[in-house]
Order: sequence, then structure tokens, then C-alpha cells
Amino acid sequence: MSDGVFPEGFLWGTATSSHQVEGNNTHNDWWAWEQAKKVRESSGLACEHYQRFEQDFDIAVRLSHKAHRFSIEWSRIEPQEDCWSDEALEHYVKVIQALRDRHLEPIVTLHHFTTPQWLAAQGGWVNPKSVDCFARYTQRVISVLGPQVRYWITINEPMVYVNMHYVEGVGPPGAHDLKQALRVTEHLIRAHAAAYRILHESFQEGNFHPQVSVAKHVPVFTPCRSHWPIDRWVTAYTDRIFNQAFLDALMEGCWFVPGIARLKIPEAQGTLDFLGVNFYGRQFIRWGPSPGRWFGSSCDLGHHPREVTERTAMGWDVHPASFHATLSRWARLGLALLVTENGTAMVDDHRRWSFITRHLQAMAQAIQEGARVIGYCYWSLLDNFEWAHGYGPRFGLVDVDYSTQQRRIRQSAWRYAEVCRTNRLVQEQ
Ligand code: GCO
Repeated sequence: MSDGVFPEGFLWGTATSSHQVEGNNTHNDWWAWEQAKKVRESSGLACEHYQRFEQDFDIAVRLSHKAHRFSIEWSRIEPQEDCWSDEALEHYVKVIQALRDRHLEPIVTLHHFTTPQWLAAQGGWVNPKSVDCFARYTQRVISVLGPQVRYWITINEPMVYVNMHYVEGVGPPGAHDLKQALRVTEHLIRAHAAAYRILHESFQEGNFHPQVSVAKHVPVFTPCRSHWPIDRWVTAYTDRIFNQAFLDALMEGCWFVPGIARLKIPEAQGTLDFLGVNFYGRQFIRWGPSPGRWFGSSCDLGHHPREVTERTAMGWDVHPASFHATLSRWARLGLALLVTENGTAMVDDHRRWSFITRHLQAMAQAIQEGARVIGYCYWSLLDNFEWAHGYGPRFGLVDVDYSTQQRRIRQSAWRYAEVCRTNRLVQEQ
């Protein structure tokens, strides 16, 4: 049994995103997608967090959190092209003030899967114009929120976004198009680089130094049949596309995947001040006919290898050792790591705590071995709208009754609160 002790000032907290909790985000492409009945359930009022954020942050304070990650909804700030809503901007000023008043460090995401409908109508992220539009939006946001925010996430899970929306087509625009996927990848890199520069240039004068990153989902890809060389090969290739090439672009200014493309993007070089890490589990890859896919197909649930012994309610693999592996691997970039998401949908809350405690232990081990991890945001504070999966999955430390909007703090939240309060994880026997 070993206790985990975490570095002083560790940013303990949770993460959310606008569309998943706010409610009534009527101007973005996901809303339109839901209205077109492309998914079973519509986000609707979600958790009404847009109105209830103060009450929700009070809960975070009761739970001894020190930080909170959330996203700004671009389509509220700019509901029509180049038409800006002062009211929406003012709202996020209040959100940040509410966090500051409660001594919760804000970690602000600028793009979390949703895009304004006016931009989507012009081709969204396939259109090169998206880069300038995103830069203009960033400029507007920081001119108002300014130095109130130290930690910025430009784009949430860029490669998950590309895969979900342009390869697997389970989000708007529902494309299965590898050419488009490549263009979107490039534009997301350029948009991140533009936002990075704007954030830094805006604060050049003062002694305020923003810390900017993406939230990179960095799964550990694992061959379904480890004795099959072809599975091993396609796994390594998937890792290159999904993880390595994207991070190479932000570190070195070049995105390269043999057989696909080499993109020189010099303005992206050196645009990570830290690395935001999202981690949920291993992903198993097998060789197989997979038309329209970039990646070797993931093993479907029925074909998980025998070594998978534990799954979440989403059917995802639970494997804390891979969390340790991914933190150790990416720490080698030489950047501080901030865990911007790790979490689980579980029906049984005991299993949620078991998931959390084992992942914290894995993180403590990586820290002990030298990884510079500065914070951990559990996904999520509240149960919320899980995209194409609707409201079924329960990721929250806090249960939400969607018919009354009542919040009920789960037992796992209190156990996690103890860690946040003491900055220490005492392993249970
Ligand atoms: C993602 C997003 C979140 C999800 C969470 C659980 O990873 O897809 O960042 O919006 O809700 O990850 O799936």
C-alpha cells in the first residue's frame, strides 16, 4: 500500500462543457443536428447550468475543489457572423468572477465540439476561413475576459472531434470523408496556433503569462491480437495519426503521417505551454476492412480481447496502468501536464470511486517517477448530455434529476473531496 502525495498547489477539480450542461444552445451545429433528429435525444435544457452556475460552483466549493474547467460557447458570443452578444460575454465574465470569488481556478476551453451554425453553413472547419473566424472569436473573448484567466484550452480533443464528425459521422455534419478530415485537422492546428499567438500577444505588456494548450485525448492504442503483426502495425499507425502527428505539429510545426500527407505548419511550432491530457482507457485496434476510416477499426464490444476484464457503462475498458503509461509517455515532451479530463460513466457509484482512486494512484506513481502533473479535472462535475448517447450515461460526481434539476451529491464526490482537501490519496486496503 502506498499513499499518493501530490505537489503543492495541485489543481483539483472537475470539467464540463457548454453544450453538455448549459441548456438551450440554440445557435450551434449540434443543436441543429439534434433538431434534425440525428440523435435520439436532444440536449434541450441540459442541466440549466447557464442559470445555475453559482449554485453548481457552491457545490464544487463544498467538495473542496480548487479548479474548474468549462467551455465558452462560441455560438452564444457570436450568434450571427460578426455579430457579437455583449450579454453572452457578460455572462462569462460573471462565471469567471463566480469562480474567482470561490477560489476556484478557471480553466477555459474555447471550442468544445460545437460550432456556430453560421460557420457550419459555410462548410465549418473544412472551410479555411474557419481559422480566421476562430482567431477573431478568441480576440473578442480575451478582450473581455482578459487576464482573469491563466489556463486556456483552445480546442478540446481535436482528433476526437475530427473522428466523430468527419470520419465516423456521429456528429454534425455527419461526414465520412477522409479528405475533409485531413483539412479539418489542418485547420484545427492552424486555429490553435492563431489563438496561441493572440493570447500571448495580448498579454505581452503586463506580467501576466497565459498558459495555453489543447485538451488532447491520448488513449493507449493496443492491438486486439497482439500476436498478429498486422494488428500491431495498424495500431502503431493509428497512434501516429491520432496522437503523435498532432502533437508533433504543435511541438515542431510539421504534421506527418506516411501514406497520408506531410503538412508544414510553421506557425504551430512551439504552441504548447503545457499539455492538457484527456484519458479514458485503452482502445483496441484490429486490422480489418474499414471503409472510410482513418484508423484500423476499433474492436467492437463483442470482440474485446480476453484481457479486458472491466468496462464502464459506456462499454469502455478500465485500465489505470495505461493512464500511468500515457502520463509517463507524454511527460517526455518536457511540458507540464494538466489532466483536463478523466472519468467514467458508472451505474454503481462504488465503481466510480474505485475507478477514480485507481487512476489517482496511477497518476501519483507517474508523478513520483518524474512526470510534472499540475492538476486533475474529473469528468464531470454534473451528469450531462453525452452527445450521441444522450442523457443515459452518468459521468457526474453530482447526480442530476433532469425533471426537477435537483442536484444530489454522490458518495464518490465526498471521497474525491477528501483527496482535494488533503492533497493526498490514502489507498484503501
Ligand atoms: C469527450 C469530451 C466530453 C465527453 C467525455 C465523456 O471526451 O468526448 O471531452 O465532451 O463528454 O469525454 O465521453
